Amino acid sequence: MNEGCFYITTPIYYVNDVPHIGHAYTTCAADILARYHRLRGRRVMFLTGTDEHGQKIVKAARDAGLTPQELVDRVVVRFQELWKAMDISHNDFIRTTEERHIRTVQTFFQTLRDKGLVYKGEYEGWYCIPCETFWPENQLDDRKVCPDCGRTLEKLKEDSYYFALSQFEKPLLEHFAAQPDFVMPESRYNEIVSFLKGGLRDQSISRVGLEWGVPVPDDPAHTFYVWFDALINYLSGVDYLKRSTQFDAFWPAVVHLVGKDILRFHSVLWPGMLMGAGVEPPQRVFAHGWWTVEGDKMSKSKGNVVDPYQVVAAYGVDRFRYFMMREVSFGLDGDYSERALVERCNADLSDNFGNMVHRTLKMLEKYRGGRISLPASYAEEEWDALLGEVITNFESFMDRFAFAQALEQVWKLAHAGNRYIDKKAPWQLAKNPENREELDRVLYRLLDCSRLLALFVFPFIPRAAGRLWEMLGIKEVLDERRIPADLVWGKIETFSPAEAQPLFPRILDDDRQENTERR
Ligand code: ME8
Repeated sequence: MNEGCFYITTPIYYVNDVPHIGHAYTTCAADILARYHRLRGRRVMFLTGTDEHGQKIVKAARDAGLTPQELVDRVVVRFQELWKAMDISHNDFIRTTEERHIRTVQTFFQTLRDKGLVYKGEYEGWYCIPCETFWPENQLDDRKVCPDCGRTLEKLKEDSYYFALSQFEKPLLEHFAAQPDFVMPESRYNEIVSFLKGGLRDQSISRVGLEWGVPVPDDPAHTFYVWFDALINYLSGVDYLKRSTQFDAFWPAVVHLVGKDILRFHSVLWPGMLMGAGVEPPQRVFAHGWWTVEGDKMSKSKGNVVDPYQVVAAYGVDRFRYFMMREVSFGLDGDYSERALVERCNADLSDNFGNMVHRTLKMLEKYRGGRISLPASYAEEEWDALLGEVITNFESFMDRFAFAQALEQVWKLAHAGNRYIDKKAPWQLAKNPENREELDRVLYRLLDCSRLLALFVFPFIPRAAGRLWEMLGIKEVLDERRIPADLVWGKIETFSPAEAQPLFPRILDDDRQENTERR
């Protein structure tokens, strides 16, 4: 990986169904990281995409009366459109049915085979079709139901190619020991280390009789197991085949963001496969928690699946993004409800942030006709100290994927702004012409504070940050700003804002009622 390059990925999502809040969550977190690191001046590669092979897809297509290809072509659009609606700034979108990916999977397999790490055997096991997982006998009880989803398993016996994963038990344990943040958060790291200590079996990596998959080279009766196929997308997306400059620049990925349910694939099988092929493992895998909905597990049968399109339509993309990132510490489970979303957004975005900015712009209009320049004496120890503290904490939280805590730091500035308005009472200062300089200093400070807030929140709520930037009347392009270079007081000579519009009008109970009824 080149200095200054940053490769971040989301899981590739199954297209057997339309996107839900879980998909939106990981993708949004990845987008925030991507935008943040671009602001830091890094060259970012942000990859997302869709997982389009496997039995699940075949089944969903059959149920819909479509061919698998027809189904995936239809559903993929739902994901692509959602990312547009959610202001997701990915650099590439990979589909596992693309030629570039199919060739990468086949070449990767060939490399493992050339290294003597692949053999043909026979697989007999209990298979969960919905989860696409074989379960070893010793993890099952007499009922033979899937330990993950509880559904009845089927006994399958078939020829299969195996990857000699067990050979990597020791190297993987050594890797974990050498890199204590390879898996984050720490509780997940510990969980995977104890799993590894329990011993590894070789991994079956092909299926017979399942046509909808990547064909195994020279053995057309076999297609690759969907997880073997899917994990390799992270290499296909940076042109592993050509070992081009893109691959050298971006691999190894800085972080794979995943949900806790798919951590083992990413932190055991995937680095094992990479070690086998002689490719460096990713630097880090971060597993986030799961959303329940009003206290319940989200499921189709309960009819409580949160549709991200609906939330965006009802509350706007920024509120949705903000809520997901602020409500729950990244890594823990959380609960979604409209009430919680409204309360959180009203309190933080309307009453604190929006209010501070709005008061500022209104006062500027009223007392200075909307134009103000950098005052002669501007440095103030308190403000300098506060900004210094916020920057240090914000950066350190962002580096640890602690988005909620990073946002809490930023709001310190908005709070300070609101308190400053109350304390300085510009409406009093305006009464006496002798206070003109002081009033200028106060208003400029508040505008400057609003500018810094726009920069800090840009990765999280890019649309609102852009509107605020425009309202402040700053000529420089927002997403070409750099942090920390621009996070200093007094960077802008003159503010000449446009007319103030509320950034986040409060959502009232009546609005909520309407949204619920509309659903
Ligand atoms: O697993 N809350 O795809 P997928 C939070 N194709 N996250 C949730 C969630 C919830 N209630 N429900 C699901 C796959 N997720 C594979 C990935 S990567 C090489 C292959 C998350 O569409 C889940 O944790 O079933 C996972 O990270 C993601 O949605 C994609 O799930």
